[in-house]
This record gives sequence, structure tokens and C-alpha cells, in this order.
Amino acid sequence: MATIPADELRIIERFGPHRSAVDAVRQSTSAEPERLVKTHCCFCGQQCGVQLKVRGNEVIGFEPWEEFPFNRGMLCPKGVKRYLQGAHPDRLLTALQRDPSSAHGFSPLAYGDAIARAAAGIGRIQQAYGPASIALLSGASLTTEKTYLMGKFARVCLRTPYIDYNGRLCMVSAGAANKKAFGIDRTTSPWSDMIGTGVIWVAGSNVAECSPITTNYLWQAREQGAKIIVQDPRITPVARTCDLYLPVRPGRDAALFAGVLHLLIERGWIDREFIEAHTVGFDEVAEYCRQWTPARTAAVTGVPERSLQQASELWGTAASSFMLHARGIEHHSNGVQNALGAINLVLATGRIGTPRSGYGTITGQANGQGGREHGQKCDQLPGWRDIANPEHRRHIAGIWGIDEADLPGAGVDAYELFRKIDAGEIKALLSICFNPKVSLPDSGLVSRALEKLEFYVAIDFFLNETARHADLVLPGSLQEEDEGTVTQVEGRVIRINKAIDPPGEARQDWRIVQDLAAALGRPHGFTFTGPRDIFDELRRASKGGVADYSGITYEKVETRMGVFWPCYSEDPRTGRPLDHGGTPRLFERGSYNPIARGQGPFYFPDGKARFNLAEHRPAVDDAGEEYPLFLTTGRVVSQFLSGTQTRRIDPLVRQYPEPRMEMHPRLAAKLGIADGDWAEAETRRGMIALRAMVVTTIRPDTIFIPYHWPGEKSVNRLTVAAQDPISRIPQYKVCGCRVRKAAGPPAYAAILEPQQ
Ligand SMILES: Nc1nc2c(c(=O)[nH]1)N[C@H]1C(S)=C(S)[C@@H](COP(=O)(O)OP(=O)(O)OC[C@H]3O[C@@H](n4cnc5c(=O)[nH]c(N)nc54)[C@H](O)[C@@H]3O)O[C@H]1N2
Ligand SMILES: Nc1nc2c(c(=O)[nH]1)N[C@H]1C(S)=C(S)[C@@H](COP(=O)(O)OP(=O)(O)OC[C@H]3O[C@@H](n4cnc5c(=O)[nH]c(N)nc54)[C@H](O)[C@@H]3O)O[C@H]1N2
Ligand code: SF4
Ligand SMILES: [Mo]
Repeated sequence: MATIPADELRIIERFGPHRSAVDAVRQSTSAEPERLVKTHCCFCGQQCGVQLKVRGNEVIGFEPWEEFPFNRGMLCPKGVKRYLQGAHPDRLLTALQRDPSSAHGFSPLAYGDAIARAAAGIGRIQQAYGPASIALLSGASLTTEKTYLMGKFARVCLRTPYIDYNGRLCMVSAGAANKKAFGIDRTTSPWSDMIGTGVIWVAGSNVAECSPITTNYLWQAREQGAKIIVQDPRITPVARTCDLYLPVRPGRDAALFAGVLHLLIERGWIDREFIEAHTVGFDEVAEYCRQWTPARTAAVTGVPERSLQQASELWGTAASSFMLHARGIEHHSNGVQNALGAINLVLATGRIGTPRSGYGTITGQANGQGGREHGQKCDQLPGWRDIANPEHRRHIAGIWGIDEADLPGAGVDAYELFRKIDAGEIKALLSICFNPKVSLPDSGLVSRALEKLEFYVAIDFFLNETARHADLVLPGSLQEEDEGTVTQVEGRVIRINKAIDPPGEARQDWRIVQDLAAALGRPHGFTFTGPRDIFDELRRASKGGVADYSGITYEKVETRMGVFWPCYSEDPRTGRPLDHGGTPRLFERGSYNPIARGQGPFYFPDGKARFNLAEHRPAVDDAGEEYPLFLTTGRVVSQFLSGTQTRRIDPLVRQYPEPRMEMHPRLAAKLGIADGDWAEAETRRGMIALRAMVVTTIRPDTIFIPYHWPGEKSVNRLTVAAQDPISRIPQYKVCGCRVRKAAGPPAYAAILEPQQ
């Protein structure tokens, strides 16, 4: 186990749940609120409960919401400061049109004129090139109602197959693996199930910085005796105090899982009875794992044999366990296999669906869960239905009041959309809640493609880097300016409550979409009176699907502080109306689901879970002779995603103002680089110059760069656009690179960028 220097322990404290910061802010905001509105943080998938302090039409601060069961009043630094973004001078208060004669490249435009112009542009392109000449890009920070509306708008109003969303960069490897193994794509248990468990395995997740409130559950579990295993090329804050740290080389997770399963089988630490009764496919997986001897696994993964033995003993002999993973194992061209490898360890020990044992992929964006269920994915219809399935198509076409034949088929993933734009196949784009110029890999292609668009409309509340390429920007709503639901990390559907009205000419996103439908002369299906109305249709649309929300109502969510889906409006056994409380824990033995119909707890017709072959495949553009180091990318606690929001919140910017290049002292010494020196990292696609951050908490063969910045500071100019063949997630977490000391500061360092 690693020893922890005192200053790093202080960092852990800072990155951990932040009650003291909550208190500090409570005392510092002197203005008296007129109202308190119970809602949730707009940032990560934990969706902490919070009460916004509102005065007039302004959010002036917040109070903890102690009763909300997930976070009990605790928040991380982003949650504490989020309320500051609304008053930022960059907030879009009018629509904008591209205007080369203006100093900023845009000039304001009346909202009504902007809608008319947007509709005319879309109409013109579709008239000239056909309905499929336009693409939609949507996002999982939106409420579930909005994500449902976007999927419907693409297929019913625009009649294009081309819609995809930013969860393509986030949750799709986990989602695909979950569907393959369990038939349903959701974390199995409320996090409170972790407290009392025997061992928690955290694979590729920087829990303390990226899902800070989950840290609190890990700590509580540890206090009750849980052992913690962390698998990461970096000694993350949680790894600093864990029981076993597995310093995996980037891109080798499937090999590591196979090596551990090999040992579990060899030592007899598997649950043969469970495997026999509740799973299929074990033998093939066991056969594959035979080649992953400890010696070979250690050679491939860089994890010592002794640690592999310890990992299998800790996991194999525990009475109960939790497996958690996030983008560290999923952001790979082998991402689905990696996630399946983790799931195989869970299934082999049979520890799932009981009060102290579970499995979860930690969702990223605010609505990373709900946003991947109801039809904004290129191949999906509401309720996690399949757009290629005739029965599913008929059901949804019926709800939408259209002919099944008019419902387009599957489109392509978000990155492929840019390839199609680049190739001239797609001519127009409508984007909402997505900043692909900063967030997609090998972003040179994205910038080039954006300039080729004949017509581009963006809906956002800030002019993000992608929207700067737009012809028109429509001023959308902040999370606190609208109501709706989101589904957080545990699978709990919760309420977002409206605190204020959108300012100026800004409009709630769903209104903008409906205004476009009306202006296009295709209002059929887009006359909802509000989010509640949309949700009622979503309930009916999702009914009978795997992600069944039919029994969820706003009232139920409000009074129960969240409802776990699936939640049925009718008893799946008898068809009689039911006041269902939802499904906090999946896969309990003896439980009934409408797909297995009593055959077993998993969501397949035979009720059994699937072992899937989880093969190790080398990364595309792996480290090698020419580019000897691994470049991996991710996050820091104070910034969020492409930074559009958090780079405008001064106290967060001050915590970590610029991206830095993390490297180990041994590597730094070899390259003659000292902490704070300018260093250059180069991959086959580009070069970035950043200040070095020399830390002992990273493998000496790996560098880490956070990705929250645009332009010269954007690491996505360097990342590789390789994608997983099943999930189409990009391989953000590994590519070959080389590093050298820079001769001096880069040109951009001389330009004072406005951070505020
Ligand atoms: N502060 C903050 N919190 C966030 C976000 C944010 O932007 N900022 N974003 C939210 C979103 S959308 C998401 S998706 C989540 C992401 O949450 P995480 O997945 O926890 O965050 P990342 O930093 O992307 O990567 C996690 C870890 O993967 C490790 N890693 C890199 N390569 C590998 C590998 O090959 N194998 C293994 N095992 N590990 C590897 C990295 O060292 C890193 O510690 O966070 C959410 N929360
Ligand atoms: N190198 C590298 N790249 C990565 C990753 C990585 O680990 N490494 N992680 C990937 C992951 S996991 C993710 S999730 C993506 C995220 O990448 P993006 O989704 O592109 O990033 P965001 O910053 O969330 O961009 C969302 C935009 O939506 C706007 N927005 C937010 N909420 C709303 C709303 O309610 N309404 C409207 N109208 N607009 C809204 C924001 O202002 C912002 O401009 O990045 C991916 N890119
Ligand atoms: S960013 Fe995530 S952990 Fe932090 S307060 Fe918001 S929801 Fe909670
Ligand atoms: Mo994400």
C-alpha cells in the first residue's frame, strides 16, 4: 500500500464531501431569500439534493437539504459554487446570428425572428437534400423530458435518423455491457447497500474528484470493515488510503480481470451453485481465462503477481462485495470488453441482488442514466427500446400517432456524424447541450467539419466553443429555470424544480424545440403544455419497455424523494392497476420481472444472467517505440466537462486555473523537467504545451492531462478517434505519446485569457 504524504491527506480532505464549505457559504450570503426551492445540483450524476435560495428572479445562494437521502446535505466544491453561474455576464439573453462585421462575430436577433430563420434554414436544406441531410446532437445534462422530446423531434418532426448524444462519449460502454450481461442497464442497488459490505472494488474511477459524495459511502463502508481495492494508473485520492492498489497500465483492464478470474477459478473461490442456477456462458469464459496466468497477466498489465493474488483473495473470500467502475475502464476501444470483465468477476462469485452486494457503473453527467434510456441514442426508442425491432417501432409509432413506416431507422454515433458532415453527406446541424469541439477526440476533424456545414443552429445558455461556428444561437435555459426529472447514479428518478424564469429572451429548451416545430409547419406531437405533459407521454411510451417508467408520477417522486425504475403502472403478473413503489434493488432472488416472467431475476426470457467473453485487445495507437509513453485524460474536481459552465465560476477556476501535465518524478528527471516547467506532449495527431505537475501518484510510464479547456489547452487535439466496435465510445484513456521539455512558454501563454 502507498504511504500518504501529509499534504496529500489534506487534498483528500478537500476533495471529500464538503460540509464545511456548505456552512461557509451559508454564512457568507447575507441577502435574505424570499423562497427556498428544493432541487438538485446541475452537474454530475450523483445529483445531490440542495435548496436554492431565491430572491426575485435570482438564485442568490443555497441551503443544504439535509433530508435528501443520497447526500444528506453534503456537496462538493462544484455544488457549493454552482449558483454563481446564472449571473455571469456571458449568459445568453437574446438569440444571436453570425455576423462577421461584429467584433464578437455575432449580433443579437429578436427571438421570434431567430426561430423563423432557423426553421427557414432547416426547411431549405431538407428541401434541397432530403430529410436525412440534417443531424441532431443532444445531451445528457438535459432532463429526461427534454431528452425524450429531442428523440421524438428528430424522428417525427425532422424525419431524420441522425440523432445522437454526448453520452456516446460517456455511458455507452457500460450500457452495452449491462444489456449484454443482465438485460437491463442500471446500477443494481442504492448506494446505502454498500455500508456493511465486505469489499469494494473501484476500477477506473477517480471517485473522490468525480463522484465526491460516493466517497462518503466508501468511507462509511470502510468504517464498517470493508476492504477497498483500486485499479487505476494513478494513485487517486481514494487509492491513497485503500487496502490494495492495482497500478494497471492504461488499456489493460480486460487482461487484469481475466487474470483475477483465472485465480478465482483455480482457488475455488467461485459460487458454482449460483453460476449453475442463474447464469449461462461460464465455461467459455473460464476457458478463455486459462491463458491469463498470473505471470502473463502481470507482464501485460504491469500489476505485480503478488497484487493479483491479493486481489483474488480479497474478492474471492469476501462474504459480500460491490464492484464499481467508471470511464477509466470504459473509455477504450475495448471498453465494452473491459466492463464485461468486471461483470464476470461479479457473476462468478454470485454476489449480486442481495442487500450487501451489488454492481454499478458510476454515471457521469447529471442525467447520464435517464438520458440514455428514452430515445436520443441513434439506435434507440423510449423505454430502452430498439429502433430496429418491428414490435418496438409499432408501439412507439402508436404513441406518437404516426405510421410505423414513417419512423426512420437507426442513425450513427456522434463521432460518425462528424465524419459524415466532413464528407458532405450531412449539411445541417442542430445541437443542444453538447460541446463537441472540446469534448470529441482528435478534434481537428470536428473543427474542420463544423466549417463545412451549410446551416448550423445551437441551443445553449452560453456561447460554447462549438456554438461559435453556428449561424444561429438560440438562448436556452439553465437547469434552475425549468422543471422536470432526471435519473441519478443509483437509478433513482428525482425532481428538478424550477426556481426562476429564464431571463431576457431566453426560453426553456422544450419551448424552443416546440417553437421550431411550429415554425416548420409540423406541430403534430409538439404541443405539450409543459414538462409534466411530456412526462405523461414518456410514461406511456416507456410502458412495457425494459426502462419502464409507467408507474412514476411527479407526485410520487416528490413525496418519496425519488423512485427507482422500473416502476410499473400495472402488476406485471396480473395486469391489474398497481401503486408500485419502484425497484431499489435489482435481481433479488425470487423477484419477478415482465421479461423473465418468473423464470429468474435477470432481464432475459430465461431469467438468467450472461457471462460474456471479455477479451483483452491491444489499444489502437498504443505506446510503442516512437511514442513510448501512455497519455491518459480525465478530470479534476473543480472543473466540469468541456468547462463551459465551470470555467465561468471564479472560485472553481482559482482552484485549478490551467490544465497541467501530471508526470512521475522519475520520468520528469529523465526528461530534465522540474515541477512547473513548460513541457510538450506530442501524439500522432498534435502537440500540447503545458506546465508539468510532478507527482508521485502516477505510473512513471504514463502522463495525465485533464480535458476541460478549449483551443491550445485542449488535450483532445491529441487523443485518438479509435472507437469501441460495439458501443462506439472513443478511446480517451490511452494513446502513445512522447514528452520533452519546452524551450520556453508557448505563444498562447502570453495572451491573457478572460476567465470570468
Ligand atoms: N469534477 C468533475 N466531476 C465529474 C465530471 C467532471 O468533468 N468533473 N464529469 C462527470 C462525468 S460526465 C463523468 S463521465 C465522470 C467520470 O468519472 P471518472 O471516470 O471517475 O473520471 P475520469 O477522470 O474520466 O477517469 C477516471 C480514472 O480513470 C483512470 N484511468 C485512466 N486510464 C485508465 C485505464 O486504462 N484503466 C483504468 N483502470 N483506469 C484508467 C484515470 O487515472 C482516472 O483516475 O465524472 C463526472 N463527475
Ligand atoms: N479527452 C477526453 N475527452 C472527453 C472525456 C475524457 O475523459 N477525456 N470525457 C468525455 C465525457 S465522459 C463526456 S460526458 C463528454 C462531455 O462533453 P460535452 O457534453 O460536450 O460537454 P459539456 O461541457 O457538458 O457541454 C454541454 C454544453 O451544454 C450546455 N448545457 C448544459 N446544460 C444544459 C441545459 O440544460 N440546456 C441547454 N440548452 N444547454 C445545456 C453547457 O452550457 C455546455 O455548453 O466529454 C467527453 N470528452
Ligand atoms: S457536482 Fe456532483 S457530487 Fe458535486 S454537488 Fe453536484 S451532484 Fe453532488
Ligand atoms: Mo461523462
